[in-house]
Amino acid sequence: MIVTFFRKNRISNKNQNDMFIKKTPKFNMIKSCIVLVILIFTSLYIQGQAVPSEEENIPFLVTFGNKAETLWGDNDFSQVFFFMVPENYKGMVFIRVFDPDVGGKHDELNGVWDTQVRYSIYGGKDAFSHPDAQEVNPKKNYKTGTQLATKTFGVDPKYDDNWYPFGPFNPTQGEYDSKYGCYIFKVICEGISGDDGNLYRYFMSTSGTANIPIEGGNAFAYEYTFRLHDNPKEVSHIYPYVETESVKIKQMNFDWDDDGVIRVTSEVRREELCAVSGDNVWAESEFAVRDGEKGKSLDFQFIKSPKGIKNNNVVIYIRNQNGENLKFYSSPIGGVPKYKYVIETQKKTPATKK
Ligand SMILES: [Ca+2]
Ligand SMILES: [Ca+2]
Ligand SMILES: [Ca+2]
Ligand SMILES: [Ca+2]
Repeated sequence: MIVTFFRKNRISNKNQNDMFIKKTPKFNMIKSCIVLVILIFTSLYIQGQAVPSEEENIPFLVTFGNKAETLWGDNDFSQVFFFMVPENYKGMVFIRVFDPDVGGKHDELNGVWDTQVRYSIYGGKDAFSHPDAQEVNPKKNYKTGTQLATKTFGVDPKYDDNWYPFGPFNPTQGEYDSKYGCYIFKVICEGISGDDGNLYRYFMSTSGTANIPIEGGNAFAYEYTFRLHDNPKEVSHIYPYVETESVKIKQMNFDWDDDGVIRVTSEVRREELCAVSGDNVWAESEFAVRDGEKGKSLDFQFIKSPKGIKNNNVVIYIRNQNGENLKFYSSPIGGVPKYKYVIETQKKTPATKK
């Protein structure tokens, strides 16, 4: 791509400036390096604000209509996400939704299309900081804060396989959080009628018409309800962030349909298996946090069985010993953790005398 860009530029300039061409090899090398740097930075930020992100490799978020049976893979017909805007950003904020409708492409049909989903954006005091907003089930007060926008979708060919923009919002309409140095917006998607599955994605953008990331932005959730790939070779991930006070962690997953394994990896933990759920039931398991995991992200990997369950939707959330829910950041804090073999070898092998 860079080479093509380089060649095209060179040809288009050819007749206009022969001197430029003669001087180009070094100049163009610098230019292509600059383009490469821009592309790398752009892709990094895009991964941060697409929900789900590229690192998560999750094809879609899922929220069913509230008349669906939970065996379809959604336990509570509601999903909450938080978007973080760095305090130094002064431009406009849009929350764009891909395939916000329930019908046509991507969505999961149950009988006839009869489902409505409502998206609502909240900011201001308590949008994030209220304890009920940080719960995994839609408790009474989870819609805390000031409602900034809302829209209900059913079947809607205009936005099928297409983007709908919420906004523009001023960053300061979010709730300011001094710990993170950012403004936080809450986005709730609820299935308010019907029994079909809404599949969708988000992107926080500086533009209403394109996905342009906000530098340093991120997003997180306390509970994920998502669709797995049908291809068993595709591995999906979530990256819970381990606060330094965490000593024990419990994971809970719902309706995994015994579709292979869920395992956790960190710099000091290799592919440890978690309890997995069958159809329409929960499974849970816990483990002690290791020193090398505090202040970093874990990598939960969802690995399907070779045959793979088609259209498999699953729910997961993770708690520490105090019952606090861990945040799953779209752009994992500290990066994607890679197991460091050397560390475990050193710990397990007693030092031998020379
Ligand atoms: Ca659709
Ligand atoms: Ca239906
Ligand atoms: Ca949809
Ligand atoms: Ca399922």
